[in-house]
Amino acid sequence: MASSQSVQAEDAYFSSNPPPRLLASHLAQAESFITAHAAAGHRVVLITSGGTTVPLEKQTVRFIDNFSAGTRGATSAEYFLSAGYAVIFLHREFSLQPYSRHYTHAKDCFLDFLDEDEGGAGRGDDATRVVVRKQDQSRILDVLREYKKAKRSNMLLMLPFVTIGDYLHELRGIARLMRPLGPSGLLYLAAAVSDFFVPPERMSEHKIQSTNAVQALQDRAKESGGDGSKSSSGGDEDETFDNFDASRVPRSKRLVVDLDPVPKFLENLVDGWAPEGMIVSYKLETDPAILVHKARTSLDRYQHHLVIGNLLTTRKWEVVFVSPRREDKWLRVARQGGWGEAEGRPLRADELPPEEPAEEIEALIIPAVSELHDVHIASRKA
Ligand code: 9Z3
Repeated sequence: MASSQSVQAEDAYFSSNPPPRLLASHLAQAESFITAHAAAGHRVVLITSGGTTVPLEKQTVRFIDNFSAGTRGATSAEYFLSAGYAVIFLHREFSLQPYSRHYTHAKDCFLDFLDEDEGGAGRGDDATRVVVRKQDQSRILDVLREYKKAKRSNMLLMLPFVTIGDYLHELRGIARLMRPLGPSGLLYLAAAVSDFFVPPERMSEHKIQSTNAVQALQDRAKESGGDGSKSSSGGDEDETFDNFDASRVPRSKRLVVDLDPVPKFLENLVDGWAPEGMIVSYKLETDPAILVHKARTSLDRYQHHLVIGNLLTTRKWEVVFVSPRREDKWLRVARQGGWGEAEGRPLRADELPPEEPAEEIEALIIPAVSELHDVHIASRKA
């Protein structure tokens, strides 16, 4: 059971932060997906992927975001599908998706893969058709087949989110629905989740103003009992500066953002939302000296099953598995000439090859996670 403190924090958060508009529809889709796969005896993995936005206004014009493109999540989804898992892909809208990732966000525009087919006359019609370039045919065909297979067999459910609030509502809803899967459910939390947010009571309804041009209007509306909705700017008349000098900018014209910590819900997830499933979280750091320590601390605190540590700069080359009662285990993509004496410790910046890795590290991660999932299932059956 989650502690009463964490249950209280959960109630407070979810009652004051509104759910996403499509939550009910997403949960209905997730429920029928899970029911079908539970009946078929399939393993189901919930993958979270991409960054979360932190809106600064309720009618959001501005928001804080992070770097994540969703590569880890989208790539992992493909490897889980080929390992036989049914995949719920809870992803940041417009971030990378399994299969299409090979062609979206790529350096080439997708139109570069296409050509006009000049064989119209030979076919006996005049219509020019659009075809995939000769040199890309076989690769696109492979990806297309895998994608169609996943869709046809109903093994992939894609659900989008945008904000940190959307993400948390979706995660809680889906994790609870996964209970009937027991230990066959796997939660694989690869999304880059914001640690900070603006709570609704401090969030401006409308676009934050950078001048006080509307202040008089708002004051008048307030006096006449109308909508005096808050704006975080205000103060003196507009001033212009010939040369920008931060020290000369009046306080009232700066935007000072005051963020609260996002409550840590991993404890609620482990003890309340999905108590029998296997839970894998990622830990991202930039400082190699603290990565393993932070991963171990997270594991000890939340008592889940695996933390996969990775560093921003080396995340496509190596990760470290930190799990209870096991030694830390580094997984590293093979490299011509090997890694020298970098066994058992993170790569240093000067050891990082300039080229992209020849294979995807998820090809190592997913089989290793799946093996630990076998052990998890067996231990619950024993
Ligand atoms: C990760 O560490 C992911 O591997 C990355 C993937 C976000 C680095 P990309 O999308 O990057 O492939 O570009 N995800 C977890 C990050 C995170 O927010 N973890 C929380 C933390 O570190 C715990 S849930 O505190």
